[in-house]
Amino acid sequence: MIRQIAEIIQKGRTFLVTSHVRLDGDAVGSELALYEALRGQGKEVVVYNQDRTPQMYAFLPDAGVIVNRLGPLDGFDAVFVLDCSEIERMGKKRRGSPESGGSSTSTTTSRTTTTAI
Ligand SMILES: [Mn+2]
Repeated sequence: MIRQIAEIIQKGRTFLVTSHVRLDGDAVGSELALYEALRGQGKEVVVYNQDRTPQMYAFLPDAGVIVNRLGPLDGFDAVFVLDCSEIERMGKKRRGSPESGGSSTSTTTSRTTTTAI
């Protein structure tokens, strides 16, 4: 699994990083750590959360990059869903949700690979 993830990162250029609704410290912290690691490898990274970042985590480095609006998912090479053991906790962008606008973070397509960690 680790080898596959490393290969996805190596081959990909643009990544989406997200987590669960009702954000907590491990969600925001792990997102920003992965953001920094991917950026360090020259990757393009969008960190998206359905919910706004709680003020208590605003001090975290790069917390300002987190967005709460997201367009189509087709442009990402891979999606990382961190700290989220149940798909229902992903919020409105999860598979089958009418609010997802036809996109899904849970489907592997020719361009987008989702890895839940
Ligand atoms: Mn959590």
